[in-house]
Parts: sequence; C-alpha cells; structure tokens
Amino acid sequence: MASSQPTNQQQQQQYILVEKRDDGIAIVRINRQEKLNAMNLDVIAQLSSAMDNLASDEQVKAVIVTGTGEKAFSAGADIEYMSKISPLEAEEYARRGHAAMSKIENLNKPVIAAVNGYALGGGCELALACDIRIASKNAVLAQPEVGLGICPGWGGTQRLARIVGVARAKELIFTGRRVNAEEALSIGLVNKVVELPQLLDESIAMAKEIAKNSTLAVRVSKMLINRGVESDINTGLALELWGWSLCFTHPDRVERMNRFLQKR
Ligand code: DAK
Repeated sequence: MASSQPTNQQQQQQYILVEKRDDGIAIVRINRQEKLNAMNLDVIAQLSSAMDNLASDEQVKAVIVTGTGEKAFSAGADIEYMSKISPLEAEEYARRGHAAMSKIENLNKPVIAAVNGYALGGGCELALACDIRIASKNAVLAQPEVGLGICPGWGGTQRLARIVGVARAKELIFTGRRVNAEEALSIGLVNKVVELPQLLDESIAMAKEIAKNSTLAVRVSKMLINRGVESDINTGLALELWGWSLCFTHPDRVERMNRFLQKR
C-alpha cells in the first residue's frame, strides 16, 4: 500500500518555490520538472501551505502560479502515485486537492496562472482555480481523466463549465480532447496568449497593473464575482451593495478620489 506520508528524501524536496518580489508580486512555481510538474500529495500539501502563507502576507498584492521548465505547467495528478493508493488514501488525496484549489480560488488576492505548456487533468484544474489564465503559444490544455477511468476530481466538472459553458465543458471532458493555446483563447479558457519567452513578463505586467489598484477594492471585487456567479442576480446585487459600501471604510478610497479631483 502506498504511504501518504512523505519519505525523508521526499520531505527535503521543495516542490513549490515561492518568490516574493519587491513590487508586491509573488511567483509560485511547481518545481517537479522531471515529472512535468505532476502533483503528488507532497506537491499539493506544499501548494496549500504556500497559499496560506501568501494569504496572510500583506506585502503580496497579486500571485502568479506557473510550472518550472518550458514544457509543462502541470501534467496533472500523479498517475504513478494514484495507481498505487487505496480508496482511503484516494479520499485524502481528493480532500487535500480540493482544499488547495479552493484556497487559490478564494485567496484574498488575485491569482494569475501563467500556463507554460501542458496543463492536463489536475494541471488544467489548477489553472481553472486561478482568476486569470495567460498561456504561452505551446500550451496544451485538456481534461483527459475519463480515459484513465476517473472523472475530473479537483473541480474540473464545475469550474470548466462555468468558464467555457456547459456544452463545451461536456465536449472537452467527455472526449478528453487536447486544446491548443489558440483554441483555448477562442473559447475563453485562457485570457491571453503570448510567446513562451514573454510569458512571465506579461504575467508580471498584468499582476502589476492589478497591484497598483486599491487592494481592498480588488479583494472585494474578487469575492463578489466568485460569490455572485454562484447566486441569483438579486443576491449577487445585494452582496455588491455591501461590498461597495465596505470600500468606503478605507482611507485609500478618499486619497484615490482626491488624487483624481486634484488632477495629481
Ligand atoms: N503523473 C506522473 N508522472 C507523469 C505525469 C503524470 N500526470 N505526466 C508525465 N509524467 C512523467 C512521465 O512518466 C515521465 O517520467 P519518467 O518516465 O521520465 O520517469 C516524465 O514525466 C516525462 O513525461 P513523458 O516522457 O511522458 O513526456 P512526453 O513529452 O513524451 O509526454 C505528456 C508528455 C504530458 C503528453 C505525457 O507525459 C502525458 O500524457 N502525461 C499524462 C498526462 C495526463 O493524462 N494527465 C492527467 C492525469 S489525471 C483527484 C482529483 C483530480 C485528479 C486526480 C485525482 N482526486 C479527487 C483524488 C486529476 C487527475 C489527473 O490529473
């Protein structure tokens, strides 16, 4: 039976690298290049802790998630690991995976996925949990799980349909078909496509554009959009009313409005 406890050797492995920059942007890299950044339990656990750390760091205004190397964002859940685990271990894997994806989706700051190559299965689901996806031209996205005898399990059946629509999500999940960057852009699966060497710079540029705005207003907007798409329009509008009013509690709002009025 495969153990969910990491071995000593695995414990030393840093699967998630976090770079906190002076400009308030944090870059989170999945660091398992030799396995195309496939996510085993340790990757997921470290990703989860990284998100907890970033959530409580007020210096960080926006987060970029990407994969190390030029080939893969993440080739998904670790198939070798999954082939060996018991049903109880599978439950733990699922639980932690869900928690990590939800932490990203609900992080109190925006998260951009810089999709640098394959984003398959759980890798695609990781990108879907981010707020915005920027892909390099070599990106390939897919939910191929049904071919492995499982359905998408880290939110793919839910988030993909919300992002590209029910019919497209059904086609992509039922067929497992791979989508290149150009098609991903055309169906709204990614926001933007850039050349691979520019991917990180373009992602940082967008993160900076966001970071120069009011932290509270961006944070409230993210929460309102996330909660709003799950609600009926009147509930969403009621939330917006409260969120909007909340922004008036912050001195930053007065300063920003005065700056405009004084043409500074
Ligand atoms: N898992 C483990 N190892 C992987 C991997 C993966 N998903 N993808 C690639 N690798 C490993 C390969 O085994 C190989 O390792 P070595 O043999 O060198 O030791 C190394 O990465 C390089 O891969 P390749 O030699 O295959 O490289 P190629 O360029 O030839 O092919 C590829 C690249 C991305 C087309 C190919 O590696 C591939 O098809 N990989 C599998 C992609 C895939 O099917 N991903 C979806 C996995 S299913 C769950 C929730 C969600 C999920 C699971 C559970 N719960 C609720 C519990 C999600 C499921 C998935 O993500």
